[in-house]
Amino acid sequence: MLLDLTGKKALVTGIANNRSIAWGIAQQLHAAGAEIGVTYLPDEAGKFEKKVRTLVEPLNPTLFLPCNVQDDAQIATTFEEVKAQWGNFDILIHCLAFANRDDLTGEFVNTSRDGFKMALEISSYSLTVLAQAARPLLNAGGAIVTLTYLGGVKVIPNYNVMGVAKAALEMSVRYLAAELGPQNIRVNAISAGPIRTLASSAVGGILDMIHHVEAIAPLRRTVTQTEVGNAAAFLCSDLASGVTGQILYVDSGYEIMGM
Ligand code: NAD
Ligand code: 0WE
Repeated sequence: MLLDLTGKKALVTGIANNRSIAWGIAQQLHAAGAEIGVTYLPDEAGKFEKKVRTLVEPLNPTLFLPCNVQDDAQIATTFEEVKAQWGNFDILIHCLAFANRDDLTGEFVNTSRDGFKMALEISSYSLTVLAQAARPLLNAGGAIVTLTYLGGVKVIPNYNVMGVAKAALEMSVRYLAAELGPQNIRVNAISAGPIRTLASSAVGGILDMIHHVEAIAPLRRTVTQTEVGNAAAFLCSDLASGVTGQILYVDSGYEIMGM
């Protein structure tokens, strides 16, 4: 059997620009034959929308919808549109995270109540609320994939409240996999190694972290958005029909190293 997503419809969240991991995923799902729908985070000026619209044009998306995961009304409208235009669908890609910048430096012990709520709402709860809304529309054999990071399992300096959010996200994957499994919907996460993106480049010291991975990881290099996209295509395909509730490390093997 070859990797084939022909006839499958995939809704991809989290594309901000051409460096986004979600963009790497959307391209590889499209290359495998999937029909693509895109949601983006709307902003007042509409600059973001225009940028993402131009970027994704080559994939001929059949859906292009604003969806801020902090807004229940936008989530409801998104899935009403999905229902109206697609009916059912097969693949949901959750590829978004956010924490206040102040909470990604200094000591975790100083995390504010609002900062904690914000990080966990956007980065963790959003998977559950999107799965909740998608569930009635997802075909049997469907798949949900989210993106996580080693900082949800081990202490990574400055990742702080995002680490706690990723731990919650990874456990959400297991509960969702257990509950959606009987409907033959699989839920998995990819734990990607550090990649330079909009979100990661805003973080101090990301280049040093990338150089550390290049020195230590078995493959002696970091991973690309395309490699994460290929792993996502596999997890969404029938080749992974027996795989659910898992965290798949796409990190050049960094995670296995103890010393
Ligand atoms: P990115 O900045 O390209 O993507 C983050 C996305 O989150 C953006 O598209 C942004 O619009 C979206 N977003 C933020 N708040 C939102 C909201 N309220 N509603 C809807 N969307 C919102 O950066 P990225 O690195 O591609 O991040 C994508 C995912 O990959 C995140 O979950 C991140 O934690 C994860 N990840 C990144 C790395 C890395 O090193 N870059 C490594 C492992 C995991
Ligand atoms: O999940 C992420 C990035 C998450 C992220 C990044 C930002 C920067 C800009 C969430 N929210 C914000 N908010 C902002 O205002 N990664 C896995 C990339 C990343 O982020 C780190 C890392 C790595 C790797 C933060 C500290 C240490 C390492």
